[in-house]
Amino acid sequence: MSFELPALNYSYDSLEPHIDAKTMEIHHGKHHAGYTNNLNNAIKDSELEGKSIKDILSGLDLNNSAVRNNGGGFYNHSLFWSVMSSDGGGTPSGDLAKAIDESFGSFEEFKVAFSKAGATRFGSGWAWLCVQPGGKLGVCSTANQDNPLMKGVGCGGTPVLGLDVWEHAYYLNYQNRRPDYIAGFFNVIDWNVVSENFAKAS
Ligand code: MN3
Repeated sequence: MSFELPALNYSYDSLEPHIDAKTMEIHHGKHHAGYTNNLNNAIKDSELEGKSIKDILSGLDLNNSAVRNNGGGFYNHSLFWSVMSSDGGGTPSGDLAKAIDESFGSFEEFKVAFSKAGATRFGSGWAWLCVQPGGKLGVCSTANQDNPLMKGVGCGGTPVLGLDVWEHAYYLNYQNRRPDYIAGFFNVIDWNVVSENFAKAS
């Protein structure tokens, strides 16, 4: 039993102009496929084989760099694809909207905090919206392919929204303009999926 690259629910060009088709094709078909294959190789014949990805990451020894990098890469991108759609954008509603208001003051204040987390991550990494222990929402950022499920990475909780800020996620379309890419991401966020993730995590 091994992990498989998840299929996208949309075509590579459906997030344009915010995320271009060529970037999507390389990012999903090469980068994410690479993490998936390398994760399978890293856990083969070990005690981690057969466990769920969430169990692997939440119990991970951070010194296990092959699983840290590739298990994180597998999980992070799977979440990332799922929280975007061509019908995305706008603002959340219902319980998630209420929780965002309670945790950040307003949606706009959340957007500023999340955008800053992504823009100020030095080098490669991710920005996250998490349900923290206790139920409050929080924004944080991790380096490389770390994520909030891993213990000891300085960013904890159950992630409900994640944004890849590695250069491979935006360089073809935006070059060095990471803040513009982050602004574009807000036009493709599928808040219905984020709401479902929030309901499951709460
Ligand atoms: Mn990536």
